[in-house]
Amino acid sequence: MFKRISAWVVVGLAAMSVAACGSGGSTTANTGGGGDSTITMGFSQVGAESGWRTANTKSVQDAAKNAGIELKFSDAQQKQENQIKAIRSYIQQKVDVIAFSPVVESGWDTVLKEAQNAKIPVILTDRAVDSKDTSLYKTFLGSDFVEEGKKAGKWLVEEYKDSTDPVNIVELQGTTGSAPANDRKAGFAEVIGAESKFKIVASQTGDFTRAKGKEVMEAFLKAQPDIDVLYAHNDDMGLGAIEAIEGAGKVPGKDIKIITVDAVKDGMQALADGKINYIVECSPLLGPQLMDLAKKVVKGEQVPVRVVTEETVFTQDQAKEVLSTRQY
Ligand code: GYE
Repeated sequence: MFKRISAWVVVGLAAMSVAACGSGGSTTANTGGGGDSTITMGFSQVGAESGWRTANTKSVQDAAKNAGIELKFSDAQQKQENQIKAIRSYIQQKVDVIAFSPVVESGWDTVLKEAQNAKIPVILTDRAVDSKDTSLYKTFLGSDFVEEGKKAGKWLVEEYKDSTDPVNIVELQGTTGSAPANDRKAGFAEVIGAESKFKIVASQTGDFTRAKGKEVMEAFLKAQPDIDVLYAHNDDMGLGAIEAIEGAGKVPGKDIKIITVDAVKDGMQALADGKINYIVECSPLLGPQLMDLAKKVVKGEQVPVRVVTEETVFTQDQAKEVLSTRQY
């Protein structure tokens, strides 16, 4: 596990992080004790919508414990307003650093400005925001979702390279407005767009959940007589869709080929069982890197503005090999 975690690809080193702001919050740490006080982190999580999210939450909580960081944790139940409330409450509590995984990309400037005015450094983890003012956060730690979408598209292009027939694709998108939904869609579309035989015949959100993935796939199956491929933005929606496909008397992985993103254990099991055809990995184990970055920004040290996690892809054979050692 640590091998992967430590393998960072660091982008944007040239961009300067504003060191002075990073140190302001630490002097107001309310943990007392004199000398080096414990760092307090306020963390606003998206929710508990998927296996990925559960693993991410555990990674953050375990890493905080190991790093000796006091973690104030809140679950926003996939609602931006809850995240904004949580961030405001962390500002009031004068935490040393705020980290959050923004459920959607837009609408954060006001609250981020409030944190900046209070001299509390902010770290984005997992998902990005679209704020033009990048001084509102110190760094963004997470995956390259466009690249993930491209990897999914490349597999499809390769899989159908010998065929000239049309390939009808349905797409289950993640949470509307979220960075992974926007970017996984864009990366995939860019790659398959180069060949006119690929047609996305239906594309709808499944909110990154199993239940919604099943529901939307049922509707797709009713509306679309001829589906060749399902591209689901995460494993959970793909797993829900598998139930719908089986319910319709079709064989997932054969009648309908399935590509998903994440590589959580249940997804990898379905891949090894032949029900999914390809998974693009997205690592949720961001906790240790997050704590390292938090210590640095609280001290006012310079950090890269972008830290991209390293990830791979899995075929059915590869899933069989690694399944027993998969941790999440
Ligand atoms: O792929 C999905 C989760 O933001 C990368 O959120 C994360 C995504 C992940 O619900 O399963």
